[in-house]
Amino acid sequence: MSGLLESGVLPQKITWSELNGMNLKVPLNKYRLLTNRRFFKQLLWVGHKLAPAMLVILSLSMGGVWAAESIAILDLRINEAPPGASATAGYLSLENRGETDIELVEVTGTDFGKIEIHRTRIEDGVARMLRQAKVTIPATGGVEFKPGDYHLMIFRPARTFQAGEETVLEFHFSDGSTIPATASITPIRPQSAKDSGDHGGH
Ligand SMILES: [Cu+2]
Repeated sequence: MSGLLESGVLPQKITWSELNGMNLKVPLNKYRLLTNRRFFKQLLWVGHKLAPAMLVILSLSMGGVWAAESIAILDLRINEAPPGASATAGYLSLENRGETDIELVEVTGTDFGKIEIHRTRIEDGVARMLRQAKVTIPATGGVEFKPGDYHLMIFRPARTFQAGEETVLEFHFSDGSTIPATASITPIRPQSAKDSGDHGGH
């Protein structure tokens, strides 16, 4: 503010608190100051300088509240499904870079009828998929969705997806926040399987 005073636009006797009050209550004998275009330009300049600082203060005060600020969704991929297939699986890594545990409670995607969170467990020597109501991503930790463990069970694709295509899934967390992430469609069989073509059998 020293620039304002040094510029000579304002008499030295006007205090900072008086400046603050000007927007609300302008004494008649000081009205002339507000008609000064240079004064207005300086006010705008101060406003521009303050706005980014206010944004930083706001976002700092909200730190840790939103999953979106601390969760990273990495390597999201969905298995290519043969035409007519009603379900496929998706995998990813979830990282929590924050200081509090966060729960993933739902996954949705406009290209799919329904997405469930599953975990494969071996019970009595038999692999079973159990639906999970939520998955806790520990503070400064992570959860891996991979074959034989946590996975996304993805039902009723709106169309047949080919390897190399992309689609967007939304990850919903217990704090009410949502993070969209782009999934790439990956081939089920390794590329080399193409060489043997359809003779491969099952
Ligand atoms: Cu499953």
